Amino acid sequence: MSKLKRALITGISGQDGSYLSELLLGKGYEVHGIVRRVAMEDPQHRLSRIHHLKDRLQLHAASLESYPSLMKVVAAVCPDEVYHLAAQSYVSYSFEDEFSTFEVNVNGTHYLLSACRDVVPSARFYFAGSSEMFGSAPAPQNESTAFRPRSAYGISKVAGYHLTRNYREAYGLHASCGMLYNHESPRRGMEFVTRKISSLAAQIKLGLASEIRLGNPEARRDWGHAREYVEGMWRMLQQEQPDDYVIATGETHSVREFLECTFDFLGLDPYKYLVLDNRFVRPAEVDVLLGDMSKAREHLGWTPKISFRELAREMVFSDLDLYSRVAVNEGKSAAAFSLAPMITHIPPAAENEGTPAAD
Ligand code: NDP
Ligand code: GDR
Repeated sequence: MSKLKRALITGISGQDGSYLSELLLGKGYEVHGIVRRVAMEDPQHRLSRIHHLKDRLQLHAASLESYPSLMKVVAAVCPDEVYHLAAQSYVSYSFEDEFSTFEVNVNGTHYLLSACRDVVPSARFYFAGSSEMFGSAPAPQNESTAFRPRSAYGISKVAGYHLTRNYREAYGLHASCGMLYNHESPRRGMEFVTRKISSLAAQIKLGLASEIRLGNPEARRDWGHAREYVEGMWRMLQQEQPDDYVIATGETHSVREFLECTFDFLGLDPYKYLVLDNRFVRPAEVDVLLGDMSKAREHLGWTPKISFRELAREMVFSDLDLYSRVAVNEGKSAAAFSLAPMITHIPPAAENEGTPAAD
């Protein structure tokens, strides 16, 4: 009988980590995850996305800032496949704290690659690269497009990509980099624009919020569904040879389109509630991202099936359900809606006061 495959996932508590865990468990893998020690101490909040899987996962506390702690977990688990998803993943925040973004995203990746080389050199390694590596490069972008990142986050992912490639070429690791475009779901963090929009649309519908503040509504992204994108990660590690792949839908839509589509599902006019707020505008924006995923289609047999509208629909109705339940349980108190995703990391300045949006 063939032995169970063993996977180790960093960032298992995040959006992608939760979907990837479900995928791998469904394929019969033994799934291990690295989480921060604080998450072990507060699982109800910090591990909520994988709560439903808790009895089927084996979690290990380690720090991405510490090579020895990562090395110990890698040695204890002895994984066949390593999915390195953990990162400071919020682009906006990387403008505020470039240093911690590099510490986690660059050094953390380096430590993990190094531990794999030292302890399990035959394990297959996935690095979560990003379309942000392409930044201002002309669309559509593919694996041959030159990187032009526009944020510390994007630069950190370019560095992770080169580290991954170098470990493949120098030490023979089966190490691949997925250059994934934005992928969303009802599990998306509240700070990202799609979830911010879907959750505020739901709250406005229920009378729990009265406005939505956005930065640049004209930014265009190639948005897919996270559940489908983790399948692309897995397929990369099933290839005989390691390689790098773009995973995208091949369609681009503006933030404004996502807003209109989402509000429309609830019968709302978004322009009655939209306030443009400079606090959410980035010092350097990536205007258009559009991926050409021909290589993934041809080599991995991967294609996305969930459309932009279906994604928006699933997110907004999931949030409507969530906030309806919160309202019933907590009696519409302001505290009940502390989830409201008005997060900004840029201190408000006088000239940044919100202005009503034009139609
Ligand atoms: P999330 O933000 O949902 O999850 C990030 C994960 O990384 C969380 O589990 C988080 O743990 C963990 N993490 C963050 N900082 C640290 C740290 N210092 N030490 C240990 N763990 C840490 O991201 P996604 O699931 O959306 O994305 C997964 C990966 O894919 C990331 O690397 C992201 O940059 C990349 N990516 C994502 C895309 C997307 O559209 N979703 C597109 C392209 C790339 P905790 O919960 O404790 O904070
Ligand atoms: P992104 O996602 O930066 O592409 O990174 P995000 O949803 O944060 O922004 C997408 C676009 O929307 C514009 N925008 C706003 N964004 C936020 N968060 N809040 C706002 O109020 C707002 N208004 C307009 C942004 O300027 C941007 O153009 C995501 C992350 O998952 C990364 O980890 C990943 O690598 C990339 O996707 C691909």
